[in-house]
Amino acid sequence: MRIIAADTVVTGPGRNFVTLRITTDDGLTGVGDATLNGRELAVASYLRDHVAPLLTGRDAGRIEDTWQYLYRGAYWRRGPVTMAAVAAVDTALWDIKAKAAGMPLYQLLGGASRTGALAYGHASGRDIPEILDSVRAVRAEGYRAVRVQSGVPGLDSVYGVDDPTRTAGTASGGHPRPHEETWDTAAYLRHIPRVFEAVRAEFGPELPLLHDGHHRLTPIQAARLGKDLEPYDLFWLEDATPAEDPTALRLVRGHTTTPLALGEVFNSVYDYGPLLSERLIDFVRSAVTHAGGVTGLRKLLDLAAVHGARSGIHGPADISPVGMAAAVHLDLAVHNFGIQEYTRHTAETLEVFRPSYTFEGGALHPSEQPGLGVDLDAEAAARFPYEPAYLPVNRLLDGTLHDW
Ligand code: CS2
Ligand code: MG
Repeated sequence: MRIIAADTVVTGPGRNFVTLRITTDDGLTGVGDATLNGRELAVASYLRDHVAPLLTGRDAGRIEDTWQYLYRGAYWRRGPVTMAAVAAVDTALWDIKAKAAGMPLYQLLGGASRTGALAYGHASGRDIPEILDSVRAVRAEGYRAVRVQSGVPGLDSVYGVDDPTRTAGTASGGHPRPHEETWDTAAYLRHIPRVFEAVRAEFGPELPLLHDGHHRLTPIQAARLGKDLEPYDLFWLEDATPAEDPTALRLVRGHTTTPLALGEVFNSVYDYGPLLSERLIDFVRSAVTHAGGVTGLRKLLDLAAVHGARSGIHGPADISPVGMAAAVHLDLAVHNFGIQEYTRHTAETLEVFRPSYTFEGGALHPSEQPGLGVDLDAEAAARFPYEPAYLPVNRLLDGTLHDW
């Protein structure tokens, strides 16, 4: 089974997505997600200009060899652009292999280890009453685990509450500028424990609650937040400190029993290093899309298992239904599953991508269709052109640029 075509599809049904579609000489097609929010065209070029020409004529069944060929063979290995491209090729080849086998992907990964993948939804609000309403609404949608993000008194626009697709007007040539949010760590640290106190009091002890710190705290600030949140028994505190310095987590870990999650911005198993070997985190957050595909995640989740960490695969709306489907197959198959983030895609996105996974009883379930179980409608994709968009940037009240 030889690869005869590898087409990169860039589409913007409400937000931008990059998808690789591989076709084989026996007529099978496979899809892989390569969406890197805010830097989409860099990955599209990497795929079109550097990867697709190498794929034609290769044996579609040699997934590990192709992964190594694109990873080691590039010499300039790793990095978000490279690894999103590798992810798309890898995921598309797994889709093809599972279709050729006539099995849903999770069967090739070892079969089901559970009946479904517990998913968490997003609740947020500018103040506590809005947050309580939002948690109620998320539960009414069927979720049994909820991430809670809050506005901070004195700040206009905060991660997780404000619309991340906002722009701040246009620069020359009509190109958008990133929206600017504001940040005050001291106000945040004072406020967040009150939010979780109110949510726990309202919803009782059993509801799994999560929170994303989005890389904003120093190690000692993160340690304090973890301690202050201990009475509210979080499922996890995510990205308490910027992810690139694993030594920061030593300090956080030494001070708090709040479980820690990290890794959505990582792009390979190697990024985790001491975070896993020293047991500094409880959950690994890499997405199939950003960390080398099904093969990349499989390597990571196996290493995590050795060090007692579980999966918490990244699943915001900027992971396409293709990336989400791949995650759901892994979630079902791996032993050390923790939880799956699941943000529903818009109707426009679902016109282009037709996933067959389902969300029932608070859990995600892959379909029994052979492969990933996602069709890409190329005509619908062409109706939604790419539009440049950025993630926001974040500034302290005195204007200093801070982590977003
Ligand atoms: C996030 C994302 O889902 C999460 O935990 O931190 O919202 C992240 O900000 C986006 O994926 C960025 O593209
Ligand atoms: Mg996050």
